[in-house]
Amino acid sequence: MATAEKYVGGGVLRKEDPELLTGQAKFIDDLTFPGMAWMYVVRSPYAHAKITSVETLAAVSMPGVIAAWSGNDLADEWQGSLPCAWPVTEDIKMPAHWPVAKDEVRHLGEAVAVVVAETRAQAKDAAEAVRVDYAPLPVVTDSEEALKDGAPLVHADLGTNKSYTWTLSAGEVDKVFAEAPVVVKERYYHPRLIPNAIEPRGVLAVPVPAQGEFTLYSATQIPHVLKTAITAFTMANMPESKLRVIAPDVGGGFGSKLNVYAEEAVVLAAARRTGRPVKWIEERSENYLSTIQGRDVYQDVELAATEDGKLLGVRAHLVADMGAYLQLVTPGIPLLGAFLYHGVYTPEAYDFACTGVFTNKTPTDAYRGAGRPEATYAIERAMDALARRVGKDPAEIRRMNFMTPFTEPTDVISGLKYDSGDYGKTLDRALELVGYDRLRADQKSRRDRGDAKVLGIGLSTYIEMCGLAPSQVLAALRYAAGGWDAATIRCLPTGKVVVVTGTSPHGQGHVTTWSQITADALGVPVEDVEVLHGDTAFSPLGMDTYGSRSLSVGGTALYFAAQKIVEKARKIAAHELEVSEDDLDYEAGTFTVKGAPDRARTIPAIAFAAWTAHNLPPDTEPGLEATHVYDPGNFTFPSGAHVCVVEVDTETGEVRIVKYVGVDDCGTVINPMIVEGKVHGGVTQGIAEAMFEEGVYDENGNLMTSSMANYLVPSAAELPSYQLDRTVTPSSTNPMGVKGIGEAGTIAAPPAVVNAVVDALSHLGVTDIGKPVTPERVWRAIRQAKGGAA
Ligand code: MCN
Repeated sequence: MATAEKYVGGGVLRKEDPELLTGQAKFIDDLTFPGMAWMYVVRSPYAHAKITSVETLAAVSMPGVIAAWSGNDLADEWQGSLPCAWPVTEDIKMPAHWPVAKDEVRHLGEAVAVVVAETRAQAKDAAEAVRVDYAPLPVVTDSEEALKDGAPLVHADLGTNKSYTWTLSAGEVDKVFAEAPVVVKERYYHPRLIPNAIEPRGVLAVPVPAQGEFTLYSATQIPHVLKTAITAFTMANMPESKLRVIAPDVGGGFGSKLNVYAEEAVVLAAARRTGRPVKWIEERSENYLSTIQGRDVYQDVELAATEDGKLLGVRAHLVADMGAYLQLVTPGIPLLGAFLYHGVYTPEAYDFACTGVFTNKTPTDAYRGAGRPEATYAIERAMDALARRVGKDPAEIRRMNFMTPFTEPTDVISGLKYDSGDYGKTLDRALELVGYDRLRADQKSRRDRGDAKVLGIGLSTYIEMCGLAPSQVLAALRYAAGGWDAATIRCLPTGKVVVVTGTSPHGQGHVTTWSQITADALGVPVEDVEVLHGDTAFSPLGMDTYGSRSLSVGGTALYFAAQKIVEKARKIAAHELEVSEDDLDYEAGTFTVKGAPDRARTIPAIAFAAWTAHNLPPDTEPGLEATHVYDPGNFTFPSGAHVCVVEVDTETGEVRIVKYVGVDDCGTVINPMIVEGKVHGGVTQGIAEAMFEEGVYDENGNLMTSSMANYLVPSAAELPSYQLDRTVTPSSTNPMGVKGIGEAGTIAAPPAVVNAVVDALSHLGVTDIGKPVTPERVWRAIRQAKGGAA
């Protein structure tokens, strides 16, 4: 039955949740096939060493063992290295990266051999019997050290640890900085972050030996990209048409499952060699070594300004740690922020440069926000530094530099066109919600009284770019794939609707929001829409889920597919009602004849007519189905204002968040509850980055934070309740006016938190504290400001 109810914007409960909450969901670890064997990976205990020998004989003779292979044993499985799809410059250095190292290991945990056995325990036991001899080599773990003359080389054959330098410049940078009355110089470091999805990675390859076909189940964010990339670049003799990739239920990724991993290639090879299904499940401790990591970037940031704080120029020079190899999009991550170092402000000169560097550490790659948290942190912290320098309030310095509100694409200095924005409005709302003036008064009276516990208020008026991206822009940035996505709508004869999407959700609720969009467009109940995803056999077209692109690209493809359905249905309805198409009104799934509303046809009724094909207009194909592939014309630019209020104990350095307000603008909202959920998760990750998480290596390349015991992933107990609100400035990029929200919180939160801590201590002369703002760092900063040793 057609319905006039509107779902978009409403609080529809997540259709995914009953399965997830009752344990019915199927993750890789829940899948079992007859004859299935298990793989275990032998990993390097050295950060850099020559492999002098790999002895697998003892392992092979252990109970249940089917095979054990070194990197050299597997060499003929590969036509090439693991792929890097983003060679950002023409002269980039891209070292070979074999799924299992052949003669040298370059980071702790790199695969050196694999064992396949009947059970997981047998594979693990036998892995301990694989004997690998190493000749240790010198190690370099810091990216700036790695650039110095005489530093140990991660890849001796490259003759350098520099992978690339990428630059972007606009306006008269040198002149602006030379002549500006005020120049603020800051230096920030973004520690390594270690992704901790609830479900670690997992891979299962199932061969159909007679046909030479394989089905690869992977806990991946990118089944489509994986299928193309692994067959195009890595697997020898495996035509893309013979590989089906399925991402079943996936328990989070946060960018870390946006990759083509060694284990995916090796499990496929093992299934091909043994002719049996082979499974590998990552252990949590392996996750800390072999899944990509995030950030690890040094930034030198300079702002040029007038004496009263009008921003004139922004300069940001980065050294970014790539780790030991380039994974799928490693070199491109800093570029995702490269255009955003001026934030929501309007300087007349802009200069960005990033040098990507190899070190003996796990490769870095996309981690929630990817490049944009770094950019936002730089500009939002530096704006606070500028405010202090010119004696202005942080809110005031922002307001006087904001772009004026706009609804159409607007050029900014870095070369982008922002889609729409009203930055003053989000800031005003955030300050109202947090009670800014009262807090400033409280801050002052605590200081006047000489309280040990002082108050700090930190702002972050962020912008990010998502909905990656027009394919031609990606080409200009030398990214190897396109930025489009696809959707198919199939109206079944029974009135039910099947949607096939090329996005691949792993916690984002696409089944729900795609159902809402379809239900409104076609006037069917939301329960009557089935959304299928994550299987390349039934959704051949797709670019998957990352970069908060899914709604603004995949959701827009769905919007256009629904329009195609309505167009075709209009033809059939006009034919059946014997009127011209122009004589029909359409609303919420029902066509009515103008002036005769009782003469009507609904989409489900037309779907049945299209299926019987008894009475279709001439030249009309039976069936009511449409596909649309949408390549966006621009990015979308979500923005917002986050305010963090902290209480800092000046005696112990302890920081407590007493209030956190986030006002976000992601354009039109499809599902407010899901959007809030994204912001909750995102802010939590941002606070974690600001206060707790830090991947630390020692000088030998050993990971000192190798488990949750010493890598501090916060729980609800460490976090405040968030007070959230929204403004809506529809995007000019797509017809629904939607912008992404998946990463906004992670991008917004770190500068809000650190600005708050610095603000709390500014009266003592503290101007900077490195992330994460641990009690020890805070305590040392206070001591140093008071003239003591740090
Ligand atoms: N949405 C909406 N209205 C808007 C914007 C979004 O209703 N104006 C809804 C969308 O329909 C979708 C969800 O919010 O259901 C997120 O949409 P979008 O912003 O397009 O982001 P993606 O779906 O592309 O998700 C990717 C994003 C990223 S990049 C990371 S990292 C991240 C995130 O999503 N990783 C996650 N959220 C995560 N959530 C979980 N549970 N697990 C992860 O790994």
